[in-house]
Amino acid sequence: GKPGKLVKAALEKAVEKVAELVNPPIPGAPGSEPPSLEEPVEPRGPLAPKADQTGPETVSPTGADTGAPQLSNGQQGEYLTTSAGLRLYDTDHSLKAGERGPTLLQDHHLREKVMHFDHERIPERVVHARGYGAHGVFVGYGTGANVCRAGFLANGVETPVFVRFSTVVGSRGSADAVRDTRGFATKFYTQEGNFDLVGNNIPVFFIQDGIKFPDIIHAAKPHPDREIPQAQSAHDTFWDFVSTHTEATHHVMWNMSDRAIPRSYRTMEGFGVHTFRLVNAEGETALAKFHWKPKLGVHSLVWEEAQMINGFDPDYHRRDLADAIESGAYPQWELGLQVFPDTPRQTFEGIDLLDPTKFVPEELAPVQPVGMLTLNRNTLNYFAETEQVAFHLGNLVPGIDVTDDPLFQARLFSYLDTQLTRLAGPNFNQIPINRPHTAVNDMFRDGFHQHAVHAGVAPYRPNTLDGGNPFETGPDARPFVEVAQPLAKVAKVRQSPVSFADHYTQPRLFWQSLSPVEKEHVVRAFTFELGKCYEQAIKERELQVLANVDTVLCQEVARGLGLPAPTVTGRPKKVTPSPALSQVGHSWPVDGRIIGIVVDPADLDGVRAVREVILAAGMVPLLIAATGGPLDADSGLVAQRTFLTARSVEFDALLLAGSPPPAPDALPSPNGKAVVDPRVVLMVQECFRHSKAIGGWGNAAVALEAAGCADGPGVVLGDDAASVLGDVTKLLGTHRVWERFPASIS
Ligand code: HDD
Repeated sequence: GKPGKLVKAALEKAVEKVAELVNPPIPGAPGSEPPSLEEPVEPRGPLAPKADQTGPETVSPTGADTGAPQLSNGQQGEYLTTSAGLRLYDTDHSLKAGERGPTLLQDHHLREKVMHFDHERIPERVVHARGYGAHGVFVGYGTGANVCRAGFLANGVETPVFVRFSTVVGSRGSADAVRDTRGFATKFYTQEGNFDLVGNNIPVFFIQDGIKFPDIIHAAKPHPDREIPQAQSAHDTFWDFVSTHTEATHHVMWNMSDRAIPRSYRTMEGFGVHTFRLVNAEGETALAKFHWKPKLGVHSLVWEEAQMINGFDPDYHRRDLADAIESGAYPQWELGLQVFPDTPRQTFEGIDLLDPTKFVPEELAPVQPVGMLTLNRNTLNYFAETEQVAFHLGNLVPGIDVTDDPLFQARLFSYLDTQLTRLAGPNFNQIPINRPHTAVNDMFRDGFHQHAVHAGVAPYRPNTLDGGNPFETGPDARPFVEVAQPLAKVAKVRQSPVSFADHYTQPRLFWQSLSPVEKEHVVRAFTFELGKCYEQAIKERELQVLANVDTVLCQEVARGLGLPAPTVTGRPKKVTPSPALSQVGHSWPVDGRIIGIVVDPADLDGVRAVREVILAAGMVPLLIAATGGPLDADSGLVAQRTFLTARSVEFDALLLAGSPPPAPDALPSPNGKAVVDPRVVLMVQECFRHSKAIGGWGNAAVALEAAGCADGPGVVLGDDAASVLGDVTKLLGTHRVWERFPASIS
């Protein structure tokens, strides 16, 4: 009858499919041999393990190798299987009672496929959920050896690293260019075990005691009733918190400065924030702060640009990092140490080194370079690496120890604890990205996601059954030894030291160290964010905080808000500005900078010439034309963007190779008489407003006139494309045409 016919049809289909299996059509690879059904399939292609990708040799106490990270084969042309290895002939149709009938519960492949999909997401990080990682190498200079015996700082020692950059507040899918602190977390896979330096791009923190962390984060996250706003601090709960916690003032000053909207991860400083205790080979201790100095200098976006980027390219920072690494423009940071004597008071020049809301100006304690970090490899899989990496402040190596900074102390708990739910169990160090690159010989057993097959019977110490293995390390084998820091005779209290009480001197120092244009940006940021708050009392309270930082700052913000400026409560301490804090006034390498070139098809010679020079200088040309495709028949020039797809925020400087007339898809111009494509006019105006260098040749003056930007600092017009580019490159070295910003504050 009918069912028999259907079974026959299904069988015929299956036979057809199996026939395909024996000789499957592999798209793009005609004639290539399918893997034999008898032979085990070896990983091949770009995902096959490479020598430099091997992870740790993880050895169980009895010597059974638990294996290096297994790189799975991904989509590499092998046969599709279930997770149990069963080869499949069809993953596109569920098993049904007839073509139009209900799906059968017995379809074990359907159930497994959907079950696995249903559980693909893990909880995002409670903070720093949005991040981006890359692999690299750290090479020690040996210059740190006099203060720190950590092996990875020794001269010439190469240590593999994984770095994850992040924003703090937004959820995993939020935008990159938001105003926020950036995380800068580095895992060093050293020969002595993993060392995690879990820092930020701001050298001070919001709070002085880890017990306040849930409070500040609850306040900074979106309002809990409506979950608005996403990835922003411009809302009432945030300003409610920081205006009532004046210890947050210093961090807030940095947040409202350009530091909180970096141009790129590659142009960000990093800071370990806390003071660490270092130990050298002689057992002598010193206190120290870690710094990462970017080779390309510290550069930021301007606020309007950042807001636009979040719409035009929410992945701006991750794209920038991945592209730079992909193209071989490997980003680099020098690791530096500020070293202080380990005195009983643990202060330096009157600054309490245990207070994480204080930093030590570089002019008082120079940052001494101890090694170089180079990021040189993108991740193969975002989830496996960037999402599953687990940093922990307790991942220390001999020579680097903790201090009693109460924020540090709480973090030592939090980073282990949080992984238990995020990575579902205590075995997260067995995840490939977290495995140390040195032998692991622990006696931790069982638990969710246990991957090791531990042989032996005696995972306890001392034992006689497993030959007494493993043994504790003697002093010669460089174990981690806590510094025997003497403790004063004290009472248990819930109090902060008096030295934590000054919340205004360092914020004032920061403010006074900025150039006029940077100050202007700080004023605008405060005005913007407070202007977004609904509660009048919060704005007034924050103005009172600002009054205690600096009168001009307070007056300017009050003016913008249309509120009276309160007066100062105490007599402010005098400060000595730290010029190192300003981002303005230096010239830096231009590697990886993007130059937009608006192409006039009439002058392709100029375009060809500057394109070569830009590439040779390690920068990135972005050709923009009215329509896509080749720009002429034989030059090989191709439009990478069109007037429709390009926007000024994508590039650092603009070149106009002429002034293209309105293209057919241009929107009508206001007076209907546009001589230049209105989108080109907009590009020029935005570049001008964001103080980016602009150059032009040929007919370019017409576009500049149309945009109202024909003269002014940083606008270079000439006949010779190459010399225009030379001037623009020089301007780019200073990042922006700073004098173009209005600066009423001095
Ligand atoms: Fe934290 C993540 C940096 C204070 C609790 N933190 C996290 C990350 C960075 C920082 C960069 C992301 C790591 C990654 O990429 O996976 N955190 C800091 C800095 C701090 C700081 C520089 C102050 C100096 N953090 C801090 C405190 C606590 C936490 C005081 C808790 C008491 N932080 C966490 C956490 C996170 C975290 C909840 C979330 C995800 C994770 O740890 O693995 O444990």
